[in-house]
Amino acid sequence: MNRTLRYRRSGRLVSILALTLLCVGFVSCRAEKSKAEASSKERQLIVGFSQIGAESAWRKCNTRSIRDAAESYGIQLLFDNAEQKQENQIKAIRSFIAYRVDVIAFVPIVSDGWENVLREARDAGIPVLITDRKIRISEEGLHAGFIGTDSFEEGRNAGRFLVRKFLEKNPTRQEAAKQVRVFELTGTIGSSVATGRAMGFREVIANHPEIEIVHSESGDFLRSKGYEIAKRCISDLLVVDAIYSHNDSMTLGIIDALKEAGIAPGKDVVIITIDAEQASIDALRRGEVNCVIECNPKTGPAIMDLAVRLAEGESIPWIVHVDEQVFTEFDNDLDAIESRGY
Ligand code: GYE
Repeated sequence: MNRTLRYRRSGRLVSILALTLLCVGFVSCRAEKSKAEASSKERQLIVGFSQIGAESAWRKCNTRSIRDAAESYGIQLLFDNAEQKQENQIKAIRSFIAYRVDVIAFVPIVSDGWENVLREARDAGIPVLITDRKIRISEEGLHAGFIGTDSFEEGRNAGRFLVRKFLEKNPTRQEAAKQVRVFELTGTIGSSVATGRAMGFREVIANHPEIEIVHSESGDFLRSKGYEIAKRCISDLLVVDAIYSHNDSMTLGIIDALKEAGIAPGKDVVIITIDAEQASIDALRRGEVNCVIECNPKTGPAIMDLAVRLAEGESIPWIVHVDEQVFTEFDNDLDAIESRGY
């Protein structure tokens, strides 16, 4: 065989070989791509969640609800407990971005200071769901939506009960236009829920000049601080008509201090509290608390439903407020209140 023929034959052989390799490569790429496509559809959704801590029974129930819902939805949950520090939340969100989770959800411990890390999530193409507490942000497009409590309405409900208790229910006091002195224990300074509960309460009592807030101080949603403040201010508590406490944990601390001082909670002084954990419902039934405003912690399923919709590229409602009730001493059947689970 002369060299040319040999070359021609060998050249054809090389062409056939090259074409074969090209086809095999193409097929394997297609296989890889379809596998990748398939896996992305079947791949488990990954949600990064930053929780603020475990400061109250309400918070622990909220965490249980989120973890249980992720499990029932088959979602891989990367969960971080920030131990009450915003900087830990920002670190956790950055780690979720680096891990390239599908969705980020978090409870902003305070309303401000989130712009930079939310810009980083947006630039990484990861949708962010805000839950429980709200953020104060001017720039649009940095989060997809909010689900949680309506703290303003909770504050209004506290004010409405106080008006009913002292003015509508006591015409003589209304006629005498006696002053109603209120001692307020607020939640974490700078948190949207403390701001909302304070502002909603003030919006209602603004129409009743008889009602005056004579002391307002933050107990940071903690039972220990509620107790400490009540101990320190016990002389004030001897003369106020009502205590408005932004959560049950602080209320339980206040009740401990009142009892130590021989003051009958719910009788010598009216007590209004928010969360509706089992201990405060039990206190309402014993007459040690006069009004319990529910703040629903069981938002896990709704959070995961919204996360799935975000991961599938759907838009979600900008704000979803969860349904919440008010329980008072005027209710007919306090024993009918279902077990709270927290
Ligand atoms: O009322 C309190 C918790 O953000 C609504 O935080 C939540 C509040 C809740 O510590 O118990």
